[in-house]
Amino acid sequence: MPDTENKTTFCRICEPLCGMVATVEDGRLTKLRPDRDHPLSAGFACQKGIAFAEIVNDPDRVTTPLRRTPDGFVEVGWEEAMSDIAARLTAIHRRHGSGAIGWYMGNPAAFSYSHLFGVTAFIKGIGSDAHYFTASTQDTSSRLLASQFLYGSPLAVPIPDLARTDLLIMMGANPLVSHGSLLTAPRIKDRLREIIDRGGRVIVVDPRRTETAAEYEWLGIVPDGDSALLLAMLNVLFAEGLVDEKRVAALADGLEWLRRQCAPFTPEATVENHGIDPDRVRELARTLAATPRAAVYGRFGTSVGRHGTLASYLIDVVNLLTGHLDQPGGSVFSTLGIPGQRAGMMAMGASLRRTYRRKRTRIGGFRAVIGSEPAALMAKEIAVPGDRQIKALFVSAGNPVLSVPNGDELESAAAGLDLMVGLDLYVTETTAHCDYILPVTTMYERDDFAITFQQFQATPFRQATDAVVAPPGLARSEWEIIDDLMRRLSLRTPIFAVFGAMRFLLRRFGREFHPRPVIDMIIRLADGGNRFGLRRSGLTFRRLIGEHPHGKVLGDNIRTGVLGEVVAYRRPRLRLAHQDIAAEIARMSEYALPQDYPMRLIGMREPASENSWMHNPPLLWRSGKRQQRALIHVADAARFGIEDGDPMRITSPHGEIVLPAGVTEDIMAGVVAVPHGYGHKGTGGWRNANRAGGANVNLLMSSDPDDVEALAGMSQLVGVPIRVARDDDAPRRGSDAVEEPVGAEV
Ligand SMILES: Nc1nc2c(c(=O)[nH]1)N[C@H]1C(S)=C(S)[C@@H](COP(=O)(O)OP(=O)(O)OC[C@H]3O[C@@H](n4cnc5c(=O)[nH]c(N)nc54)[C@H](O)[C@@H]3O)O[C@H]1N2
Ligand SMILES: Nc1nc2c(c(=O)[nH]1)N[C@H]1C(S)=C(S)[C@@H](COP(=O)(O)OP(=O)(O)OC[C@H]3O[C@@H](n4cnc5c(=O)[nH]c(N)nc54)[C@H](O)[C@@H]3O)O[C@H]1N2
Ligand code: SF4
Ligand SMILES: [Mo]
Repeated sequence: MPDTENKTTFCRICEPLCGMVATVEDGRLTKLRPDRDHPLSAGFACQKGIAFAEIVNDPDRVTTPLRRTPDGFVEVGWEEAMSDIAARLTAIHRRHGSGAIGWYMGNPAAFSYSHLFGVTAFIKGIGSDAHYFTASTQDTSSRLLASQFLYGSPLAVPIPDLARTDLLIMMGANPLVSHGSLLTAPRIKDRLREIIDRGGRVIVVDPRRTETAAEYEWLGIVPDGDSALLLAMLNVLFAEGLVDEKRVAALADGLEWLRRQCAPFTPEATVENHGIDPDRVRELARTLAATPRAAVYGRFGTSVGRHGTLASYLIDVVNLLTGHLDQPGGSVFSTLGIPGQRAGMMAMGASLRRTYRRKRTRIGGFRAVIGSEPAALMAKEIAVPGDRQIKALFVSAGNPVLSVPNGDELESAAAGLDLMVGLDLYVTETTAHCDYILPVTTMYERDDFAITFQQFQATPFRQATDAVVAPPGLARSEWEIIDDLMRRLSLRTPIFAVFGAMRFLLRRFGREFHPRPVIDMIIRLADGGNRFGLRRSGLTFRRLIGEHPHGKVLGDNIRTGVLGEVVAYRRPRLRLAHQDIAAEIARMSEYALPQDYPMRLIGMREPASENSWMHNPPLLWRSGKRQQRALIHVADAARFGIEDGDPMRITSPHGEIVLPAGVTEDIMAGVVAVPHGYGHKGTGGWRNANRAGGANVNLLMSSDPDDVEALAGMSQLVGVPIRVARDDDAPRRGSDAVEEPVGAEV
C-alpha cells in the first residue's frame, strides 16, 4: 500500500489562487483536486489548475542543471554550474560594470514571494546600472504608472468592489477566461452573476464579443479607442453638470485643468476613435453618474494599447468624478491594514517616483516604472554596442522569445551574449539560448504566501502554504539559487556586503538568511495579524498554515474611506494635472493608422492555456479546444474571400504570420483576434508544446522605440495595425488531426 496523504494548498497559476487539495503518494504529487472547504473558491478549480500535476511530473521537465555545448545540453552538477556562472559574471562585472548585467523576470515569479525577493536582492545588489526587465511592460506598468500619477505611488491600484456594486463597466478584461487580473476573486463568474441577481448590470466594453461579453451586455469598441471613449464620457459629465465638484475638490487638485483637457472630446468628435454611437456614450456617462454603487474596471486590453497609461488614468478619473472612487460598491483600495501604512506608502512612493524621474533607458530614453525597463527594447539593449550594453542576461520564469514583441530579434541578440542563464522548469524557446538552464521548484515544491495579490483581494483573505512535495532531482527554489550566486560572486558591492553581514549574524543565532521572516512580519502587522503578541489569536505565517489550511476570510467587505492612507503624496490629495498626460492626449489625437494597414489586431486568451507555458500537459491537450486560430468578422472574411479554416496571412509593418481563420460574428468588423504564446518551433524541449503548431503573434508587434508607449514603456499588444489576405501558398489546415500527446504518467 502506498503511503497516501491529502494536503491542502492553493494554485498559483493565475490570480484567484484557488484552493487545492494535493494527493501525495510515497512523496509524489499524483493528483490535484479543488478544495471544497476553501471559503472563496469553494470547490472550484479550472482545467489548468488540475492539469498542473502533469507539469510537476512532466518527463520533459528540467530537473538537473544543464550546460549548453556544441552538441546540445548536457547535465552538470550544481557546483560546476554555479562556480562557472559566478566566475564569468564576476569577470563581466569587473570589466564592464553592473550596466552589462540584465535580468528578465517573467509572470510566474509574481506568484512566489521568495523568487521576487531573490531577484530584487540580486538586481539591487549588483549595482545601480543593472538592467531589470519584467513581464509588467507587457501587462501592468501603464496601470501602475497611472496610479503613480494620481495617488503618488504605483502600488495604489484600485479594484472594483464586486460584492457591493450594482453596475460594473468592464473594459478590456475577459475574466470568464482569464479568471480576473489585478483582481483576486475566485469563482469570479459567480461573483458577476450575483451582480445581475441583485438587479445590477455588467457592461463589457471590448472589440470582441468575448465569453464574458456574451454572458452580460456587450459594448463593442474600436481597439485602442478607450481613451477617446473615456474622454468623451468626462466631456459629457462636465457638460451636463454631473460632476460633484465640491466632493472632487475636497479630494483632488487639478479639476479645472482636467475640464480643459476634456473640452474638445465630445462624443461626436471622438466617434471615429471608439466607434460607439454618441447617444450611447452619453447614456453610459449618465447611467454611471446616476448609479450610487458603480465602478469602471479596466485591465489588460486597456493597458497595452498605444496609450495604456492614459486609458488607465482616465478610468480612475471617471470613477472619481462620478463619486465612485473609494466608495462601497465602487472602485476601492484593498489595503493590508498595516499600522502606519501611509508612512510606508509615502516612503515607497517617493522612492519609485524618484526612480521614474531619474532613470532613463539607454535605448529610447524611457523612464522606468517600478524600476522595470521596457522588455520590448531588451534585444536592442543586448545588441547595440556602447556603455551599459548587456553582456550577461538572466531569465527567470519568463519566455520573452514568445511573449515580447519581435522574438526573432531577441533570439539573434541572445547569440551575442557572453553569458545567458535561465531559471525555468523547461527548455523553452528562450532558455534554449542559455549557457546554463538551472532547474527550479514548481509552486507545489515551495512554501508560499501570495504577497503580490493581497491588495487585489475582492474579499479580504489570507492563505499560506508549505511545500507539498520535495523538489524532484536537483531542482532548487529561485531564492536558493540566487542566494548561492550572490555568495559566490567575488564582488564587494555595498548591498552584497550588507547581505554578507546579515548572513553572518543570522547564522550565529542559528537562522538562515531568507525572506520568509519579512513575509511573516507583514502577515503579523496586517489586518488579522497577531501584531507581535498584541492580538493573541492573530495570524502569523506558521499559524496560517497550521490553523487555517483553507485560508482565512478577514471580513465580508473591503474597507472604504482609505484614500488618506493610500495616497503617497505629502499632501494626501490626488493629483489630476500632469504634463505627461496632456502630451499623451495630444499624441492620441494625432495618431493615424499607417497606410496599407487598415485593420487592427487584438489578443485573446484560451481557457486551456496560460501564456506560452501550458501547452505541454496531456490533460489540456486532450481538451481539444486549443487550436490557435485568427478570428475575423464574417463581413471582412467575405470581402477577402476567406472561409472558416482557410489559411489567412496577417501582415503588420513588422512581420507576417499565417493562421487558420475563424470566421465569426462575435468580433467588430475591421478587427482580428489571435491568441499569443504559440509558435513553439522545436527549439524548446517541451515535446507536446512543440507539436501544438501555431505562430508567434508577437512577430507582428513592434520593438521600435517609436512604437513603445511613451510614458510606461509598454509594448503595444492590442490595436496593432495589420492587413489580411487569404494565403494561397499554405496548405489548408482547418481540419488538422490532433496527435496523441506524450504522457506524464501521473
Ligand atoms: N486561461 C488563461 N488565463 C489567464 C492567462 C492565460 O494566458 N490564459 N493569462 C493570465 C495573465 S498573465 C493575465 S495578465 C490575465 C489577463 O486577464 P484580463 O485582464 O482579463 O485580460 P484578457 O483575458 O487578455 O482580456 C483582455 C480583453 O481586452 C480586449 N481588448 C483588446 N483590445 C482592446 C481595446 O483596445 N479596448 C478594450 N476595451 N478591450 C480590448 C480583448 O478582446 C480581451 O477580451 O489573464 C491571466 N489568466
Ligand atoms: N501578443 C501578446 N503578447 C503577450 C500577451 C498577450 O496577451 N498578447 N500577454 C502578456 C502578458 S499579460 C504576460 S504576463 C506575458 C507573460 O510572458 P512571460 O512571463 O515572459 O512568459 P510566460 O509565457 O508566462 O512563461 C513563463 C515561463 O516561466 C516558467 N515557469 C513556470 N512556473 C515557474 C516557476 O515557478 N519558476 C520559474 N523559474 N519558472 C517558471 C514556464 O516554464 C515558462 O517558461 O506575456 C505577455 N505577452
Ligand atoms: S483559475 Fe485555474 S489556474 Fe487560475 S488559480 Fe484557479 S485553478 Fe489555478
Ligand atoms: Mo499577465
